[in-house]
Amino acid sequence: MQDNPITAWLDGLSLGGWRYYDSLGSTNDVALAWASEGAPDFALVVADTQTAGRGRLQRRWVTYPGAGLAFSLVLRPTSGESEYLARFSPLGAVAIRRALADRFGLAAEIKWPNDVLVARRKVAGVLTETAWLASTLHALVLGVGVNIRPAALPPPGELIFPATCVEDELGRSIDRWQVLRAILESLIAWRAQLGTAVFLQEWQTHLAFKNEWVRLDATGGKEQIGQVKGIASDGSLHLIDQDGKEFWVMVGDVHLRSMDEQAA
Ligand code: BT5
Repeated sequence: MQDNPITAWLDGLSLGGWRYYDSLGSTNDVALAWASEGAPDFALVVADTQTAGRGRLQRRWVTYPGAGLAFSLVLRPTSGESEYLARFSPLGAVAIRRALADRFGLAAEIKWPNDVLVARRKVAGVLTETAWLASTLHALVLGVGVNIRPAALPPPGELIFPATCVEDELGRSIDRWQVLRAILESLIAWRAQLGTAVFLQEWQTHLAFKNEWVRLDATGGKEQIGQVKGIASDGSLHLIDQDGKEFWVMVGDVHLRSMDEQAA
């Protein structure tokens, strides 16, 4: 592991250990397995390629070799943090967005619930999964996928939302492990704010599509149209419908309405 390219970039970070794989199925699966064997808090699994990377709702997340970041962290929420479990996915998005903005000058936004967009295209996604022992939370795994090089991008036909990568938006090449380090530092800093109003404010301030009309595809197939108003303290998306009535959505995908839909 000492010869691994990421060794130097992880220096000085308080990780609960780390494992690197050239190729694996899903870093979340390896992190969940490691968690069940007793991985400490903030143990890190990194892969160059995933053959079975997943997104939310059984969707696929594509990780091509040498082109992106795919990593998962084993987190052991404290009892205080356990009151805010639903904030761990947005924590990923808040931390990635902040790292891209502060360290690389990218005008990144958060697409509810936890995608990171640059120039209105998806640059990163987050998937958290939990492991329970009876009714006690045993571990939470926070998985992050970031497109760094153009070669990270799946063919447009595989995308439910337009995608981009860090290098295209920066206009120069970059060491992807530098981005990994920046995100890990940002995650450590923002995790400390998880239960605070500052965290909610950060999410709210950088929410994409504010005051725009969107189409929400909810699980279960019901589609709703609404104008985005913000994030509620429980993490749901707050919207107003065409009759001016407020509503909140807990699960779903946001799409900007096309001009055709707006005219309809
Ligand atoms: C996500 O899901 O965006 C969460 C992605 C989490 C991936 C990480 S990688 C490390 C860890 N290990 C895993 O197995 N997963 C995590 P969702 O919002 O459901 O978006 C999935 C959709 O994004 C797919 O249906 C595609 O349309 C699109 N997609 C797939 N690969 C992409 C990519 N590389 N860039 C942009 N969009 C992609």
